[in-house]
Amino acid sequence: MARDSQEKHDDDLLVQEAKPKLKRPPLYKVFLLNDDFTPMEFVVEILKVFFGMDEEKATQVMLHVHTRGMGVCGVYSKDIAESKVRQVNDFSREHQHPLLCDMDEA
Ligand code: TYC
Repeated sequence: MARDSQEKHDDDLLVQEAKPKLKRPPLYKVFLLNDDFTPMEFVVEILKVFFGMDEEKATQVMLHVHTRGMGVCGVYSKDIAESKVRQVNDFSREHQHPLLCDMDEA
């Protein structure tokens, strides 16, 4: 069967294979910022309740934030990170503490 003109034309071209377009979705670090007012025990509670840490790990991370100014609580997909940030900041406001939680691309 005769080939159409487009097929004949393609014979003369170097056809570049398409690069795979799939990229892994970005991950986000969720972190806490230090302040002078939020009680240490409240921060430890946050790390246990929202980030699944045990008492020892939560105390270690809280002290890291307290001495270094900020500290990562976990790394998550965008949706989960946004939800952690909102839950922590809402919980802190409900208890009248200025604690700040935020996120950044990992
Ligand atoms: N710096 C606070 C205090 O001395 C404790 C604290 C730790 C606050 C970590 C915030 O993310 C924080 N009571």
